[in-house]
Amino acid sequence: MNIPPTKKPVLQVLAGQPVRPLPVWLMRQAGRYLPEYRQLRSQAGDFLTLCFTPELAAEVTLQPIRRFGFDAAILFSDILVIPHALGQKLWFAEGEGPKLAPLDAETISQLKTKKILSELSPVFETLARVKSQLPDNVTLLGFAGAPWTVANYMIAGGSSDESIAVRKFAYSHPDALNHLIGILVESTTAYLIAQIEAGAEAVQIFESWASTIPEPQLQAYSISPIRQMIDGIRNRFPGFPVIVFPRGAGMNYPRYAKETGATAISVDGATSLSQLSPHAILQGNLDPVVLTQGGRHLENAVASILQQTAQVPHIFNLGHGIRPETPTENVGHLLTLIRTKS
Ligand code: 1CP
Repeated sequence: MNIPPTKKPVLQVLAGQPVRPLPVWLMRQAGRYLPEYRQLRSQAGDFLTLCFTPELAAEVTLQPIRRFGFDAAILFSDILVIPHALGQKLWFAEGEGPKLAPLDAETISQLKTKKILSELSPVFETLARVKSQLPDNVTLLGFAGAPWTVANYMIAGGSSDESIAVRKFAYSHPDALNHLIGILVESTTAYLIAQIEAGAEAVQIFESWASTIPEPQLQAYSISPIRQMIDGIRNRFPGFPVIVFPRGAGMNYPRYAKETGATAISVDGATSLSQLSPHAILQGNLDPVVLTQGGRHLENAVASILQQTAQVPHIFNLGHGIRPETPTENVGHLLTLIRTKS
């Protein structure tokens, strides 16, 4: 794409410019650590109602921007709205995380792939609302889950340590899993394109369970589906910036950087940034736990990241989502550190 000159620091980094001070946003920056989120969440009652009510979802998206002045706003939604739109029953049990109705080899073929964009139309309205209220320097991010990560929840019916359910399914029903991954590639690509049409200026693909993919299947279940999604987006929007977050990919991080077509790679807290630079534009990798502690531990951790990325384009972020118990003062302190020291 002929990326037009921009005053938005996140987009400048994604165009390869080493911007200082570093732009910053945090994964899960709209969420339970914010009192104003908890209040709106209890008003909405149900988490999915919050996601699918554009007025409320836009408000929640903007809360952390108003409070902290982050450089990016990420759409408030969830990766599991795709299974929901495909017709798999989804609910969020208080304190237990997501639950989905069981899916097996037969029910995969009954997924409703035709009308997902109309099911998801409140999401696009949320993006348009946020876009109209966003300060000029703030980038609007869309997102979706990668097929392996979303399939992980769809097959297990919820969270699954070590992805055992989907890994067993890969051996017992390989054709059905390939079919499901194909459905997810196609529907998620259409969903991301519609997010971009509604105003998203960059998108992030979450492969939160990259750590559980057996190495011989990495290409088929993760790298290639992500590549297909990015190719699909760029067929419609040439050069469009896409951030890929393969959490826990370890030694395979460089493959995600080289083989998926990602513009930038978001790095978890266990992976060294210097291993990846200067081969990729980077995002991450502050330990979310150090942010709960603050003070000198936080200062040291931030200094170390800034030193490792002194020469490369980098978007400051956590290595995973912010923890609900994080004191808001620590987030304020983090922003001051980045804006004065980078
Ligand atoms: O009770 C509540 O308020 C619900 C908690 C919650 C929130 C705030 C869930 C349920 N999802 C979300 C929002 C959400 N989820 C965002 C919003 C934007 C932001 O501010 O960042 C995003 C980007 C997600 C993405 C998401 N959902 C991921 C990928 C990121 C990651 O953490 O690795 C995953 C794996 C999910 C599934 C999910 N949804 C909710 C929970 C608690 C989970 C994780 C379950 C598990 O640990 O297995």
